[in-house]
Amino acid sequence: MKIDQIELFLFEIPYVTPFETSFKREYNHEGIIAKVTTADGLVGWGECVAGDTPGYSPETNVTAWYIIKEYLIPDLLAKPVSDPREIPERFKTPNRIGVRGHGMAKACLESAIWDLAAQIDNLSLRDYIGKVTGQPMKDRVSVGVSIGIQDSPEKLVDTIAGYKADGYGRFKLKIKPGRDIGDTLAARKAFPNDLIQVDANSAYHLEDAVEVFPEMDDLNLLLIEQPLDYYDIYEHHKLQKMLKTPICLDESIHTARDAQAAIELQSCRIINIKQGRMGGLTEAIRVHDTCMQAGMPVWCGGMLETGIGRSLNLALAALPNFKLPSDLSASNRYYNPDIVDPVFELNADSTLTVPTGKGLGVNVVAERLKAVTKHSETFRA
Ligand code: OSB
Ligand code: MG
Repeated sequence: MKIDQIELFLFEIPYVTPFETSFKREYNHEGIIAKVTTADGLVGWGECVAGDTPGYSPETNVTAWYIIKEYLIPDLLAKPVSDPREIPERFKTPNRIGVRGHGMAKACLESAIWDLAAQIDNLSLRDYIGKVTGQPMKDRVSVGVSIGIQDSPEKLVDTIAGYKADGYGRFKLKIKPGRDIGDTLAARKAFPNDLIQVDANSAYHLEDAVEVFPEMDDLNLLLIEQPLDYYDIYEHHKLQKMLKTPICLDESIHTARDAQAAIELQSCRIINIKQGRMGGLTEAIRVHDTCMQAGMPVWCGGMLETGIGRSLNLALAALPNFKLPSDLSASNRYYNPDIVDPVFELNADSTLTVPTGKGLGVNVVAERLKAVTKHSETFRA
């Protein structure tokens, strides 16, 4: 495929409810959308998950915009693409200039190329991934809801009850020092038989973690996500040894090599896959395959994406080793309205249906994208 034009949109959209993690409380979501048009007039979409501050990863929308504009777009416009899986190698040295890291910037454009490649093959992205990997793909993906830190444990219990009434069957609670054992215990007491897991987003040092997490070990949690440092694999191994509850790594895993290290060191028993954190679908699929070979289950994390990123994540999470419920909730849990049509709705069995239309299988509604866009720029070959 030959790329003729790339448009970038910096957008900001209000959350239906504010979202608080160990690193910040947010009322609005800021992101970048890339619209990539081929010489034949096909349109592919990508979403950058960097966010407006470097709290989850070192990248932000400003750094991503800069890397995309200065390095990645010139490379894409200069040479045709034959296969999306060539993109990571190209983006290591776009136009022969080395670009290390910046995985979220790279993933934004890589995902639009995957969307286009599937469309050119007349397939949904899910079926295209199934075809190129030779793996059987699911029709529906089991999902849960990620719940930000609430004002009090009582409020948390109410919030879980609300999502349970909506049909969600798995609840992930954000925790941080001082808002950990009390909140999780309250949730477990109120919901003795439901699937509950916690996510600390790297808020603990090993010295505090060895006090806090053994106390949570009898709460029958599905997993404890990323308690320690955001690049750490070594100390998580020490903590995992002390716990029956599986540790799940999120922030620490950027490549299939990281996954292999975590597997061999027994630093976790589960991995959260986010294609943005891994620099794109190509590496995310490699992480999936590495884990599958080792017998380690994975699930798909979310970065509060719009319907563009959600559709991409669902196609990825249709791979067979996505065995735990993913952080891919219905559109109305995040945005009202979302910028795509149709929006994603929860099935009665706490699943989302993977789109079957060509490519991402969702329509980006031009007026809705326009209404949330703060800044845009167009680049032509
Ligand atoms: O750690 O999984 C995380 C959102 C922003 C940054 C980090 C994380 C999250 C989520 C959101 O948990 C999950 C979702 O998109 O539903
Ligand atoms: Mg996480």
